[in-house]
Amino acid sequence: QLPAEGLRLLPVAELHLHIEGTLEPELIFELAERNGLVLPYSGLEELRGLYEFSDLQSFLDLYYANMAVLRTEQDFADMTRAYLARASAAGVRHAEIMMDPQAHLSRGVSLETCVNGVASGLATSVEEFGISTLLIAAFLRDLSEKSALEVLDGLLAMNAPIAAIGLDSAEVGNPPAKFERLFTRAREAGLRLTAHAGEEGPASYIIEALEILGVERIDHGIRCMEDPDLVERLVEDRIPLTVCPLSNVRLRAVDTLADHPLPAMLAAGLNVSVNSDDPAYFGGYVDDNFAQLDAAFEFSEFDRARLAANSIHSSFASEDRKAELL
Ligand code: ES4
Ligand code: ZN
Repeated sequence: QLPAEGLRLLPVAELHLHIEGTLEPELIFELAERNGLVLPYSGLEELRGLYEFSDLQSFLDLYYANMAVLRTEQDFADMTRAYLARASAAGVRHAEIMMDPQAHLSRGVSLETCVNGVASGLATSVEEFGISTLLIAAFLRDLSEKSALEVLDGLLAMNAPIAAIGLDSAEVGNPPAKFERLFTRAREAGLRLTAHAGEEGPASYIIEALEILGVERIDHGIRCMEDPDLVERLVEDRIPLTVCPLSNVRLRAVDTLADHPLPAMLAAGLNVSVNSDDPAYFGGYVDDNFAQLDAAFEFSEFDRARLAANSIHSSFASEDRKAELL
């Protein structure tokens, strides 16, 4: 996929990106072949035809199924480098990359293979792609707290190069409070904290993530708009919301991009940024998100600059790196 043309690309930080969601159909077939796996699709066209989702779960089913092609460290590294190359063309200069270790462990791929594979793909990101990076281990909220605690312990034991933990997968019915002990343990280990909340789930999940998990950032958070008191608090505390417009359209959280709350969120003074989430599945990378937002809303230069600056201020990068990026 080529970068969107015609727009001046502001340097941005991408804060909400699942590395497994960057696996493009072509790479899925390439890795399947390399690993001697037979895919349940006749070819690219059949696979591409499945990228029509009715909700979060219908996407997650395909996302987890396609990961089966990731077997070796090299596979994880190749996927990661493909993302960096494309993100660089999109204007991304800093990326905070989530990965889902439990989704690999459950298929018999070790923590070492998936973590070291992604980390080796990131190793030359500054020199080769002009992108500083950090890694976020995300935990699957539809699995048990016990599983999450075991995996966090494994990551800490191997001294995994992670800067933060996140919480993702099927939101409704899996409230943040289920993972209170996980987030306490991660905080005690010196990790930064973020969680998906208010994507499909209610505004109350955003409050829980802030109050019970103590997260610094909210991934998505669009449903905060249903609770004016919460909006006021998020504005007051400058809580970053890593919004993913094309994702929200593809997963039917909003009807069309024109119905997306991002302009209202900006107008309310919320600290919002634009992110691609799972770009191989949702129709594009950060530049595509900006291009389609521009087409739908005719954002001003000021709005675009605000969104870019928010992404940098909201990152977990060092203050020195933020100053370089601004
Ligand atoms: C995800 Cl869009 C989204 N929401 C929740 N969990 C996820 N994992 C990967 N993409
Ligand atoms: Zn996400």
